[in-house]
Amino acid sequence: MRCLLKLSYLLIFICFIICVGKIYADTKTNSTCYSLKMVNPPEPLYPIPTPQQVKWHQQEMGMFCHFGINTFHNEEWTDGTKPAESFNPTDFNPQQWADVAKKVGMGYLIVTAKHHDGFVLYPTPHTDYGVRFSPWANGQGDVVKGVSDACKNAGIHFGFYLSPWDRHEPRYNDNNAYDEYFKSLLKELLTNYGPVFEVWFDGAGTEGHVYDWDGYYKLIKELQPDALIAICGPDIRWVGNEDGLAPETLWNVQEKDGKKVWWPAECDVPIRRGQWFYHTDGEKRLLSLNQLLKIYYYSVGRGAVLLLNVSPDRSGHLPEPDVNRLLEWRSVLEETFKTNLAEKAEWGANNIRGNNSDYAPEMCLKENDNKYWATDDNQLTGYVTLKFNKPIVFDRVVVKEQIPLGQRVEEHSIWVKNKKGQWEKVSSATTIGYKRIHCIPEQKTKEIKIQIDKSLACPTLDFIGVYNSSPRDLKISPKNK
Ligand code: FUL
Repeated sequence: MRCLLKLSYLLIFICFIICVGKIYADTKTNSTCYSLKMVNPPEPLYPIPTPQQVKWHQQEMGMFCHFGINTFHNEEWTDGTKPAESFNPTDFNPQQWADVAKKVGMGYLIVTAKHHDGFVLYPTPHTDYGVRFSPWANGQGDVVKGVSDACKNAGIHFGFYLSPWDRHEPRYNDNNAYDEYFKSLLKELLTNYGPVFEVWFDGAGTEGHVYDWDGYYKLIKELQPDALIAICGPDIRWVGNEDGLAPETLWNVQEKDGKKVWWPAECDVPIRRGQWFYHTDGEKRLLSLNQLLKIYYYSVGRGAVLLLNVSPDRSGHLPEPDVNRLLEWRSVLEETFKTNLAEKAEWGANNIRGNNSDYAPEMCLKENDNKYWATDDNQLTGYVTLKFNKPIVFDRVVVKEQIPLGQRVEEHSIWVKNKKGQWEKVSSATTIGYKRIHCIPEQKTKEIKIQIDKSLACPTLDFIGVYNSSPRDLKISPKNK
């Protein structure tokens, strides 16, 4: 009996030691002692993105497909008089479009349901100018349905471009009648093709025409509350060029009609220089691998979303050379960003919000997980350090803000510790936003510092990644060498 009693004392003692040990381990990571007190998250810095906008940012890239009557005339803008009979793809294959988009990492696909020429790519009864009057599929075909089904199969989001400017429709000269026509098209597109991710309203050719924009927006928000309205619309803005390049400083918050709003930038660019539609002699315009890599780093790498146009040819396929270039581009990016060296690091920071482990720098190991490094409210600068056992070689640093709390960082920099133990600045930039990629000359070091130099409110970082780029990726040579 006494022996049994002794045994149970021993057991209780062991349990006590295990519990104390666990609490101690929980409060200590990488030798940082964290507080167990609850700490409030930072206040959002308004305006902030809607959940739909956050989801859009997370796609990072989309594919644009310009297809229509122009495809069959080697022209970018036809005037609405080309005969409907000339639209006749021989082997329309939207599944190939969507599968390629998915394979190269694009989260959505936008098809031109109607370009400026007015030719409509689905069988609407509201016009005499569209696929219904073409020989394709005996006038029974529906490009929009083919594309939306293909997107669903491929697991990417579907969107459509609908040109407000219409060079065919006689009602275009009567604002009210045209608004009615345009809304009847919108209604069909928003009800017959499943969930719509993005509606793209082109501004070209519309100068001087008065449209019922508010009526269009109302209809979209009624029928597809999650759809985002781009360019001539409140949810996504045009970056301002057709080269796929965002400026070095990119704020998602913009002043619109006297109000500050979250209005993020999309970079649209065709993969064949200057050609949105397929031209039989356009292959020589295909962007090189390096041009595509540059576009990636200057759009996604500056916090914008890239909308890359690949035009289907007259058969209804994406041309093989374009697809091969896309696959090559993708494989380089995959190689570059395959191994995040930060995963091997010991993480530290000069300030951790409330000294609470919920806001520790290690929260930057995983992206889009709603866990982030944050500082105390009064701390508008700060840094995260990454220490390695052995020197690492790297030339890319990815930094992401926790954008559901707003865009805050105005200036930041990347530092490495040199052999003498001194910090050396190797890159500096302004805004971060959804993502910033630093492409820098190759570095070898045992310690890296990511420093927030200026911020509108206490900084919140969702992710930090450190990589050594593929030998096929762009290389930056060191200054003065
Ligand atoms: C421009 C249009 O005029 C082009 O044809 C193309 O659709 C591009 C995306 O937008 O404004």
